[in-house]
This record gives sequence, structure tokens and C-alpha cells, in this order.
Amino acid sequence: MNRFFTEVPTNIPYEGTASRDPLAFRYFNPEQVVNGKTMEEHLRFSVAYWHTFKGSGQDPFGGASFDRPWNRFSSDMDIAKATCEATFEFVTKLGVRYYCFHDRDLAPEGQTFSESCKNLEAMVALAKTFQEQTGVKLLWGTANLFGHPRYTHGAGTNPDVHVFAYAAAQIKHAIAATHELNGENYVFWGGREGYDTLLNTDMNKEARQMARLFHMAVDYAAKIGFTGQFLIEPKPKEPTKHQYDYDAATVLNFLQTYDLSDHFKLNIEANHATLAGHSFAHELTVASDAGKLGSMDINRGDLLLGWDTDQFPTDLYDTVYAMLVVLRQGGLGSGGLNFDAKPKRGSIGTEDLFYAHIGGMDTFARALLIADQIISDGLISDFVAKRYHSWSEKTGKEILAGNASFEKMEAYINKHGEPVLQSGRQEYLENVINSYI
Ligand code: XLS
Ligand code: NI
Ligand code: NI
Repeated sequence: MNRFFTEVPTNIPYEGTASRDPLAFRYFNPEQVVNGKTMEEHLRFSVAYWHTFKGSGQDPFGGASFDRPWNRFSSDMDIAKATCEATFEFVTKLGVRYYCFHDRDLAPEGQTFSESCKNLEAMVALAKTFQEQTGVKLLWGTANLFGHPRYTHGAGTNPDVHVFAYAAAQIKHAIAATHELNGENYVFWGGREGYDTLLNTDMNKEARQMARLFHMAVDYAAKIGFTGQFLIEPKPKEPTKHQYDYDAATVLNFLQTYDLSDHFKLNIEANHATLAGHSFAHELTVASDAGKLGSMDINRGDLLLGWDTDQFPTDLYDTVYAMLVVLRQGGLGSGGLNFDAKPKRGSIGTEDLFYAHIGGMDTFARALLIADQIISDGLISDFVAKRYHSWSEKTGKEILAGNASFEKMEAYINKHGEPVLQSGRQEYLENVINSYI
């Protein structure tokens, strides 16, 4: 395949840190073994159809700035086919094993629902052929339930049951498409599931509606034998003022309340974490501690901008903290690291797509090496273990086992008096991290 990215004639090679070639990896060496697994096994990167191939550079102040060769066709289906070919050419040259899509990225919406379904079926067949030809796999599929005007007031949480039914029917086909392409996961991001004003909103009803939609999805997956992992992707705002899947803790609570915990994990996105006022590592930790960290959308926001800028992840600190969480939980299982990231409006070239992904992959590869070293040296974990050591002694154990009471605590204090204040050593620990970077 060499039709759309002719400026990159072959695969992107690994050349090591001495290389100054912008079209080579300096850290990502797929075969390199890190703690018993290859880098490629640790870092199951995925390219996002919507940003990389459908992204136009458009922003609220201006239209498309990217002129992509795969868009230069007259019919929607011809554009879709060319885009699909471009996807597999790009992913293969980059040396990534996975991609992700929304149903409406892969195939255009038709005049009627059944025409949309036919378009999707035709494109799934084409994608399947390309998957077989290249060995590239589908990390996850999802349904776009936010782009079309019918979803203006939400999909699953819509006040009109007619729209709910449309969304359910659309998800049915998106899950079937993901299944047909052996997708390893299926993602729910609640695009317009939220509200703009409480004056017209019944939050309680909308939550119950959403739960029913998820239960239907679970039932349908079981019926067709789709065993991929269901993932919910939290986001606090944008497009609505208040998105219901605000953050990891909110989603975990929702899953428990509506008896859905067994069927879902979370897909944590870096820029969504920061929009919620959390760090990426915080959200990953909340999900991981609950045994629910399934996958990641990797990108970053801009400290000075309050929206989802979806920039490529090049901040080494952020990625190191993220990889510490991932390694400590023993990897992401069927999940991966999906580049939910777009080049800036001014980065108009197709070669910019390569620079962007190479930079992100190298940053995560470097972070993997650093995090692995931090964990194996044990300086941080030893400090944390020491900090909590009293909890593994007699009284601590009794409390955690539920065998303590306020009276016992009072007796403890009467016997031991005032506790000795210990240092949290934050600056020392930050220095330790810097000594690895
Ligand atoms: C938008 C979301 C979206 C999901 C997939 O902010 O990140 O791209 O990942 O629907
Ligand atoms: Ni995302
Ligand atoms: Ni996002």
C-alpha cells in the first residue's frame, strides 16, 4: 500500500536515541523486552479514525484547513473507501497494530436508517479485507451518537423515546460491526448524554434510561456472542455543560447503582481527566483501584485552554505517571493506548500525522522504560510501604478486619498518647522521579 502517504515509502524504523531522523523511532523498539513482555505487547497503540483520517482542522472560527487526498472523490462512499485504504496504509507504515472507529467515521450516514446500515455493512466488508491483508486489528468500535442533529438533546438520555430507539438501533449495528471485525472492546462515550439547563431536565429519569440502554447492549452482545470488553469513557463537560459520565468515580457509582459493574470497565482519556479537574494519573488510579481500568485514550490538553484540545501526548511526566499505574496493575488486558489526538489546525501536511504519532509513541515508550525502572528499583514503593507500615501491625489489622470500635481506639490513645508526626517527603520523592528522567 503506497498511495496516500508516498512521502513515507516504507515502515518507520527504530533507530535509537542517536537518530535525528524525524521519521524514525528513538525509543519505540517493538521487539525490545521490558520486564518479560515486548514493548509492542506493553504498548498496544491504536490510531483513531476520526481525528487522523476524518479530522479537517476545523475549529469554531473557521472551516477545514486540511486538504486530504482521500477526500478528493465525488461520492460519499468513494471517499469512505479511500479513507479506509488510507487508514490501513498509514497504520501499517507507522507500525501500529490497532485502530478504532465510530460507525459514522467508517461509513457515511445515508438518507434513511436502512441506507446507513447498508453503507456500514459495505465498509465493514472492506475493512475486513484490509485487516486480513495487513494484520491490523480493531481495538474498539463505537457509535457516533452526537453528530447528527437528531441527538441534539441526547441519545440514551433523550426526553423523546423515539430518539432513544434510534440510538439503540444504531448501537445494535455498531456492536455487530465491531463483532464482525473481531474488535477487542466496544466503547460508550456519552457524547450528548448530559444537560445544559436543569430547567428542562429530569436527571433521575435520564439516568434510568441510560442504564436500560446499557443493559440492552449487554443482552445483545450475549445474544450475538460478542465477548469484547465494554468500556465507558468518562468526560465532565463538552459538548453539554454537564456530562453525566463526569469522571471515573461517577461512572463507577453509576455502574454499581444500576447493576452493570460486571459488564463494564473504563476507558480513561487524559484530556477528559484534566477537564474534570483531575490529573490523568488520578483517573487511572481511581479506575485501577476498582479493578476497572480497561483502556486509555492518550492525548493531552493545554493548561491555558479550558477545552478538549486533544493534543498528542508528549509530556513525559504525565506519561510516566500513567505507565506506573498501568504496570502496577499488570497491563491493560484487551485494552490499549488509543491516540484520541489530533494535529493542530496549522499542521496541515500528511507528514505531520506521522510526526505526531511517532512523538506520542516515543514518549510512551520512554515512559514505559522509566516506569519499569522506578518500579524495579523500588525506592518509591518502599517509601509508601514504610509510610503505611502501622496498618499491617496488630491494631491496624484489627481495624481493617472490622474488629475495632471507638472504645478500643480510646483505650489505644490512653495507652500510647500523642502520635509522632512523620514527613511525607514529597520533594525527596519528586527528586527520585527526576533522577530517572
Ligand atoms: C470525545 C471523546 C470521543 C470518544 C469516542 O471527547 O474522546 O472521541 O473517545 O467517542
Ligand atoms: Ni476519547
Ligand atoms: Ni475526548
